Amino acid sequence: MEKNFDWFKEKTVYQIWPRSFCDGNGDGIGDIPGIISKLPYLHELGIELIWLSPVYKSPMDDMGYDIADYFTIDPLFGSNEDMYQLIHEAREYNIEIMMDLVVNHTSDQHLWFQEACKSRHNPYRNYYIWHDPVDGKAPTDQRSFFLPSSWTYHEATGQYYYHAFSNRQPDLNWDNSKILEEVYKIMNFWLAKGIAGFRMDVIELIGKIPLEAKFTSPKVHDLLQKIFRHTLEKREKTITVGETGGATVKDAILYSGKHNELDMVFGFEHLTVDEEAGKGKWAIKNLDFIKFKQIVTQWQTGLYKKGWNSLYLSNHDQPRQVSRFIDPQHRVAGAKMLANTLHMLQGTPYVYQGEEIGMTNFNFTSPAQFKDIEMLNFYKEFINHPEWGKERVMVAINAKGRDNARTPMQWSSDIHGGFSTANPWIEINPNYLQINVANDRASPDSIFNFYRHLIGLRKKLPIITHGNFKLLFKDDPQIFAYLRKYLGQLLLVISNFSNQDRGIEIPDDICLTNITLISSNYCRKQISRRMALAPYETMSILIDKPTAVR
Ligand code: ISL
Ligand code: CA
Repeated sequence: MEKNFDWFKEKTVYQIWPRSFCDGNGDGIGDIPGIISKLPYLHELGIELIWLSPVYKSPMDDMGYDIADYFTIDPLFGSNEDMYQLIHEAREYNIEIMMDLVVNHTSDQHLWFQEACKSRHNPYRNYYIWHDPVDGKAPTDQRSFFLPSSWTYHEATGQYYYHAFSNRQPDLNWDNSKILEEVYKIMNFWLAKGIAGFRMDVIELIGKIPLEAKFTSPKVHDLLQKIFRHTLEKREKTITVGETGGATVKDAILYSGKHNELDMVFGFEHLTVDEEAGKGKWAIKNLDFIKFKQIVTQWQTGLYKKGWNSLYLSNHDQPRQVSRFIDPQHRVAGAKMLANTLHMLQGTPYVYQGEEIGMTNFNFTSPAQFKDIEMLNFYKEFINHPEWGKERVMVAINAKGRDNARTPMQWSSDIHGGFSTANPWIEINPNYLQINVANDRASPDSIFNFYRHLIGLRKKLPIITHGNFKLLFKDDPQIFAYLRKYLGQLLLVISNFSNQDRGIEIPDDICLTNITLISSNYCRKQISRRMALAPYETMSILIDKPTAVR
């Protein structure tokens, strides 16, 4: 059998961050039995693929992105049997599962690291990246993502080890070919259990060159090709997405276009438009909308017939998209507008849990509410920094902190939002009384039903999957409009990204006969060349070949 590269292209992925999705056993923490109980819900939404964030055994220093055993489910989430049952039951709903593969680093509790720490001559020593002190200090002054240094000194053996994230997440040494062998084993184990594939955590980092303080290098491609050949190539229906925060369009083509590495990657470029260039996620500034359109356009046109896009605005590391892009006064219209703008593009759309009901950021008032290591470390490091201080730190955390996306899923207005019968491990957003699945699903005009409609359109209309892309009104500071084209058919998408009424005129070269309005977030009845758009209004217009001679 050979891998099929197209089977998933009309499908939409739903990301589950298990700790906060649904608690099945009443201990306040989401788990696999909870997920199983919600399969009918995901099926109703039209979902055919799940990306499941890590459920492996872990001390949870980074909420499961620190794995202590790749073959065992953490008891917090259930048992291996529960996981096999999830895979099996999901299939009955025509849903396939992608697991998270976190192999840039392990937990410090992983047996390999425990062994490696025993002595410089331990057979596992070379599984990790070690270096002697240089002039009594760390070999480089590279920052980690979570801490001031990416090197931590190990007293007992007198060397530093490298970690791109926390010091409890030592990086694996990908120059050691044994790591490749271990990763084939892990992947083949889970593929044999019936999962469809993997979301590969910070996968570009496996090509890093620590001594040159480089997080990435072209080495990654050779490694990914080896992985592909040993795990994916001979299986028909697999799917992979790599997290590659530093990738440009060119890189994305190398990863996804050659059919020998990954099916697609998550680029980050479009989500850097509200931070000061080069200063990192906490240096927030007003969102640069023109740049946002430019980046989306580059990826859409750049990957057309040369690779494959993943489409997302939210995940477990990002703030809630409505809080980031929309005036809260217009939450419902705005949530639908963002969804329509994204879901009519070419690529694979990802819906992050709660996005489909327009869940919002939390409002953190005290560090006692934080659970995320990145937020906690940022707070500690910058609270007394002369240029930061408490107030600015809290503003940044409320805008960008990862726990915004990690509060419990709001299922109903019942106690604890229907997420659990017990006190949840992290505070639930008090707005669950209004914003919840039960309310939303019941109303035909809801965000949930709008997502359902969009997910359905992708399955019905090949133009969404195959059409090309052209940006319209490039320099307009409020309108995001584009035209897709496929086999003589056109798809025109118009979104007002502002909280103001806006007039618009559809360009003359777009013929407006034979039109069907296929999505709209206001009760629009009439399409005309000149229209007044309401705040955050969005619409998609399908234009068929004229049947009569004009
Ligand atoms: O969260 C970030 C910025 O908001 C990123 O720096 C993030 O750490 C980076 O995208 C890598 O993310 C992935 O790997 C991390 C883990 O903490 C994240 O949850 C995961 O998505 C380390 O495994
Ligand atoms: Ca539980």
